[in-house]
Amino acid sequence: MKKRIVAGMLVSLMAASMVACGGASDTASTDTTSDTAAAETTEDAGSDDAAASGDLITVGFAQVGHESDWRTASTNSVQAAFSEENGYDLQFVDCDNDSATQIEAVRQFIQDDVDYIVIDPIVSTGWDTVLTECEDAGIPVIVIDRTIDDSDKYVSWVGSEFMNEGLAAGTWLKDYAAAKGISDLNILVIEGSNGSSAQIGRTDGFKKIADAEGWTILDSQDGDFTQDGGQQVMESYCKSYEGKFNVVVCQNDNEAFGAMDAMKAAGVSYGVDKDVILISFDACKAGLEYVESGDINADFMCYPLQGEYCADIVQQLESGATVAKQTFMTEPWYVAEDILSSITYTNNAGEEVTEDLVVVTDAASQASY
Ligand code: GYE
Repeated sequence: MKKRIVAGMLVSLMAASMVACGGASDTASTDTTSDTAAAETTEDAGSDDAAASGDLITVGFAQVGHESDWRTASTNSVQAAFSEENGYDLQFVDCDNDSATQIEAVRQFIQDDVDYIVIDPIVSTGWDTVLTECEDAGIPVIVIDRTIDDSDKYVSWVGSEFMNEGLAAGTWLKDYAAAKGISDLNILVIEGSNGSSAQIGRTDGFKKIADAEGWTILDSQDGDFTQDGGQQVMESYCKSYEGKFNVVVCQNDNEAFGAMDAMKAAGVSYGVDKDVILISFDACKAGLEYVESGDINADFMCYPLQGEYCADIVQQLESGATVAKQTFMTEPWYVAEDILSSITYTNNAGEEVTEDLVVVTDAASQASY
């Protein structure tokens, strides 16, 4: 038996990770999980027995894949938080963006009788059966990043409000176009992997503003959150919509990198005061460097360093505490130009919010993930 060294040893790094770029919203935790879930799962995790025998806590993590810079940062964050040094034995599965592989990975974790299962769901539906199996096996499930929308059989979720990211992007575009005197917006969207909650939220949030403003969304296609996907979709857009578009929205930075290559090859200029206004999401380091150079006009951060939050939830469950059902990351919005200081919009919770826009500096891009 390996020595179990967890209780009380894991120092939460939340505060540290929040400083640079993003972090958890202090007011974010909304409803809490039922006591039964917390109580049962803690007991089922066998923490007392395991602690007595000095075991590591076993955690199975079914990760989406390796499609983007965001994903690499997420994987590194979870692996660092659930290190052996911190008292964990992490089983990591890269599901290569395949839902069937992900469900299989979860079933394998059940077979292996891990103490906790962490899932970043590739798609938002199709989960109830396997989550019921986890529940029947007494294994608590923690969901990170993307949401599960057709089952509540998980203990806690940590991630971003993707709808707000889309609403913020749309609102920024409205105010930016007004400030620049651009009245006619013809938009092409390169979506993230279809069926993921990140794609659904960003698409719906942006579309809500587009519909209200009467903008033309010429096309909206799946670029699978990859650089290759973004490039391919943009190559086809450049042919089909030659001379007809002046805004490109990429639902993550890697798609934007591919889209920039495709536009360059087609002789379309993008960025500050160019043919095309380029909008992106994630705000990874390379993405923010492009904002700094004026190639991307605005980049809406999605904060991937959720490993410590997740480990913190495990620690709370180990100590028998009731955990928050939802924890939202707080995320800054980055822009290339100093012409708008903030945006105001009604968020997905129905609250009118005013949020600052951060002009990217070298320090900001280098501080990102
Ligand atoms: O935006 C993208 C990644 O689920 C929020 O997935 C995540 C998204 C992120 O591939 O880069």
